Amino acid sequence: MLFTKLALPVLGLPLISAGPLAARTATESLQDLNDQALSSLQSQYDNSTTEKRAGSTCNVFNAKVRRDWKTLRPGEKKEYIAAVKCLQAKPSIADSTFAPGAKTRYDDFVAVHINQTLSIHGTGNFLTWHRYFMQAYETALREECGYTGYQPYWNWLDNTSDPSKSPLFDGSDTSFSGDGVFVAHNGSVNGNGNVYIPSGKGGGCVTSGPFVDYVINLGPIFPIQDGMEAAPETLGYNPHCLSRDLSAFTASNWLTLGNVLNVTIGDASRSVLLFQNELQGRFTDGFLGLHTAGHGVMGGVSGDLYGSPVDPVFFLHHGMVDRVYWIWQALHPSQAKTIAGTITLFNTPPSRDTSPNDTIDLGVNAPPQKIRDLLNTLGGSPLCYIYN
Ligand SMILES: *[C@@H]1O[C@H](CO)[C@@H](O)[C@H](O)[C@H]1NC(C)=O
Ligand SMILES: *[C@@H]1O[C@H](CO)[C@@H](O)[C@H](O)[C@H]1NC(C)=O
Ligand SMILES: *[C@@H]1O[C@H](CO)[C@@H](O)[C@H](O)[C@H]1NC(C)=O
Ligand SMILES: *[C@@H]1O[C@H](CO)[C@@H](O)[C@H](O)[C@H]1NC(C)=O
Ligand SMILES: *[C@@H]1O[C@H](CO)[C@@H](O)[C@H](O)[C@H]1NC(C)=O
Ligand SMILES: *[C@@H]1O[C@H](CO)[C@@H](O)[C@H](O)[C@H]1NC(C)=O
Ligand SMILES: [Cu+2]
Repeated sequence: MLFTKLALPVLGLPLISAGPLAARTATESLQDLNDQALSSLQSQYDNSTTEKRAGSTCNVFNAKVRRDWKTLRPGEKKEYIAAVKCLQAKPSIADSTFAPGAKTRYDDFVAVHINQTLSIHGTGNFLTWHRYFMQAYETALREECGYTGYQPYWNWLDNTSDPSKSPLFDGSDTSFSGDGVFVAHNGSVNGNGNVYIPSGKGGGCVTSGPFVDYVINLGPIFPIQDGMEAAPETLGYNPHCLSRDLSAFTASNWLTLGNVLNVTIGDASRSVLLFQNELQGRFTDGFLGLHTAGHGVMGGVSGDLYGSPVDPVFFLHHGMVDRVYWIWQALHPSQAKTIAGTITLFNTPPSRDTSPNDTIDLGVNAPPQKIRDLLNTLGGSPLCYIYN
């Protein structure tokens, strides 16, 4: 008896430490959640006909699959990167009076995000707006630049202790370039002025990889890194480099399994309002939230709420935001199509509630769509995808 009493706590240890019976890693636990989301959608399949839009044949079994960047083969990664560079080389098709600084098709996406920033963040359309923005981008990569895959995502839970080791940021020819060159500065003030982020090992232009010569034409509008200057005009021409200051501080503090679990199955998963608010942050509590933190991990030009799409990793970061939204929706079928919030940033100035009948207009980048048609990733035109 004595032996048993003493041994019990010791026997318990291997369950929480590394070893053959160890708890699953953060990435594996999130994969389990993704698998549950998929099972949930599969079990809802019989009734999916009532949800389909007229003429759609999309369902959970034939939907396109969006994958983790790290699982793409080197050739697939290079094909994606080549298509991004193709969009960055094709001329803009937007009206030049709308965004005089937009020179390329890639800039057309950045310009619409800059123009609408105050009505697409901290609003009721935040989730669907960015979902459709990514869909439009994926379509442009495929139809205008010959990409044959689907939009990949950045798995936040990997390499948080050193983002420069991540396959997205390791500076290799299958990455999106690495950290910026070291520039002494006093960090960034993120979270709408509430959260101080110490400087990392970068701060300046990226020094290696595919985007080393990339010239950004638009922004920044509201830079948050010490010493970074705003462009003279909001949508004017302001050529500059891709800067980064990879932040292990931000990644390890906020890109955590605990925060993903909170929004998908925890306290913050109880309504779409709690979900979207927790994802975007509780800034006055000093809490960045997964969405804001992801931009903050990249630092540099990505710290600008308006111009953040200038960094091509924006679309992989929002792929992960959308994956988490998709998981939440799949695990909360009775609430999946609810929306909450108003049409102005943090309801400032005060405004009416967002309606499912509101239109999301991406300008030259895609036909306008109603929010209600963007709530289901299996709804068919324009959406038909799942995550794995
Ligand atoms: C499908 O609809 C029927 C009738 O409304 C309902 O009883 C059943 O639970 C639904 N199945 C799923 C998987 O939601
Ligand atoms: C720019 O934003 C304004 C205000 O939100 C909007 O009325 C206008 O349609 C937008 N233009 C484009 C091209 O997105
Ligand atoms: C980056 O994360 C992946 C996935 O968790 C892991 O396999 C890899 O070892 C990490 N790389 C480094 C250098 O830590
Ligand atoms: C950082 O802050 C210190 C102390 O306030 C100041 O002396 C220094 O000039 C600042 N450096 C930059 C790059 O702003
Ligand atoms: C989970 O989210 C809720 C709602 O925003 C928040 O009050 C709570 O502090 C979060 N829990 C943790 C452990 O972060
Ligand atoms: C949305 O539009 C439909 C038909 O156009 C209408 O029946 C419905 O009441 C509207 N919903 C809201 C919330 O305004
Ligand atoms: Cu945005």
